[in-house]
Amino acid sequence: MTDVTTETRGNTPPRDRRRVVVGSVVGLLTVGASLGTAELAAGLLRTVSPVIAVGDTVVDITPPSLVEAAIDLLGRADKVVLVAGIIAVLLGVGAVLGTASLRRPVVGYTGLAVFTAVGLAAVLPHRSDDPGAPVPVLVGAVAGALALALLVRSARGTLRPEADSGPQGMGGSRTPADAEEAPAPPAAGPDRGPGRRGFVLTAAGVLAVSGTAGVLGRLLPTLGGGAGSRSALALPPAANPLPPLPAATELGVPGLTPFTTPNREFYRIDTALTVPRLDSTRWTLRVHGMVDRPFEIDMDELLAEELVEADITMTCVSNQVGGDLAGNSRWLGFPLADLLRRAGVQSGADQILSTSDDGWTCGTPTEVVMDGRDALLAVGMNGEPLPHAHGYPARMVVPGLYGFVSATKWVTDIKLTRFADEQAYWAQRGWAVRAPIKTMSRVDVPAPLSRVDAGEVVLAGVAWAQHRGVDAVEVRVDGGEWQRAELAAVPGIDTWVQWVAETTVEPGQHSVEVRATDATGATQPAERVDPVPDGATGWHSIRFTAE
Ligand SMILES: Nc1nc2c(c(=O)[nH]1)N[C@H]1C(S)=C(S)[C@@H](COP(=O)(O)O)O[C@H]1N2
Ligand SMILES: [Mo]
Repeated sequence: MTDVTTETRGNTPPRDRRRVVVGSVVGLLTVGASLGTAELAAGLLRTVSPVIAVGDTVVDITPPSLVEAAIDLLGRADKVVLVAGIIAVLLGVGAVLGTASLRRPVVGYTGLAVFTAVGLAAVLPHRSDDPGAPVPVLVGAVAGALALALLVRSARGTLRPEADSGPQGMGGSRTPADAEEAPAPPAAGPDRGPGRRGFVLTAAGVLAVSGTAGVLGRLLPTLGGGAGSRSALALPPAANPLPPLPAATELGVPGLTPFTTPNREFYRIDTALTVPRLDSTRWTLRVHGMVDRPFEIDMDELLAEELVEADITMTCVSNQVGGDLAGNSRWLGFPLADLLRRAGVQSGADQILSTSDDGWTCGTPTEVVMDGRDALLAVGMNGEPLPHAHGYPARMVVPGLYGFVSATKWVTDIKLTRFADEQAYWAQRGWAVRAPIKTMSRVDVPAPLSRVDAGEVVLAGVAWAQHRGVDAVEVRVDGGEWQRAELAAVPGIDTWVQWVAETTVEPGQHSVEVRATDATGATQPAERVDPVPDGATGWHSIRFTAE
């Protein structure tokens, strides 16, 4: 950094530049103190972080087309970029207000009051059922005000030596606080001496305290351990456990997608900026709306019910041809149909409108859930409680429907209603209301653009047509004849199936295409259709080189 005491750039006197630097530091640290302590309070109270709540609000009020463009552009980094953007704006505004606050602290306090109002506005509708939700915002406001008072006071100490020479810039208004403090300019000059040291120490102190608070606040919720945490939840066995999966579900081809997706590798899709971490002892599910007997159920009551198991492959409607937004699990849960029968669904209630703890909504056709398929209020995934990222402590899973119309994670509310009366989150944004999963198949082996030895080549992949079942998979090489692939075993019609085929190729470039036929006899159409509004179609094809 250049020495501001010996150099003057443009028309800005060096003292004013120093004032800007010191003021910016005051503003940045004030914002930091607010955010850090607010995170700590949110972590301690297990309530929503104000920054995340503001982020959610930004997503909510941004036009959906813009949100989708951002997701396209940023992919999985979209959430990080949004949160970083909000923090950057806060710090930027903080830096500007900080400079003004050196002369008029009221500017800083007004800024804090505005931030507090924005924070409260974001947090209140977010968790209307959580009385602790506003507390982090208020804690942040108080901590910010304290930090501002301390920092302004010591900043004036560091700026004082030359500051007595008269009015400057904005009219040189001096506040009473200026007058109260002892002048005593240090002989060593403006950039040294006790004034400066005092400011640096105060600033370092504020930075250390807010940094520690912020880090602690983010770590606390991930430590878990207490009653209600995921590690403390003991799942009962299913009333009628399923037999183990037949070994023949796995063809054992290297590079082929495993039949069971490990929980850690299961795709994650949701609108949540950070993974909600719910407490199972506080969780309840309300079933209401067009029902005869509305009720609420908590986790103890749910786990005391007769739970069932089901093998179900979930798929996201946004999955592109050849994409990997699908995963297969053995789920443990309570049949949604039994839950609805207990409530007594009234006629005309054609929509199950489910809401997650973070306010996302989902509309599922009532008749699909009631038609006898294994639609579940799930609590377990591959023998464990649901991971937080996949809906702990409870989510919906409905075989045969894309996730956005069926698979509400962190579900806390189920309302029976009419499609004509209420629209769910993605329906409001132009996606379909009824969205059965379309038949799809994928080539995993050889990997796209890989090199293999010429001669005999193994082709393998997966195909799905949930709740109809896959009858056949065909492949063709270099646009030749369609050839029937061999199918692995499946436990039922609600999962994907592995397929394998063999071919012989000469050295050179080759292509492989695949298509599946479901149990109704319908073959996947060749026509490429985009995921919007109800799922992609088209044959997956890959290229590889034999040598
Ligand atoms: N609360 C909540 N649940 C949700 C979503 C969401 O945004 N919020 N997204 C849905 C979508 S679009 C899909 S494809 C599945 C994905 O579930 P997974 O992340 O466990 O794979 O969750 C569904 N459930
Ligand atoms: Mo999805």
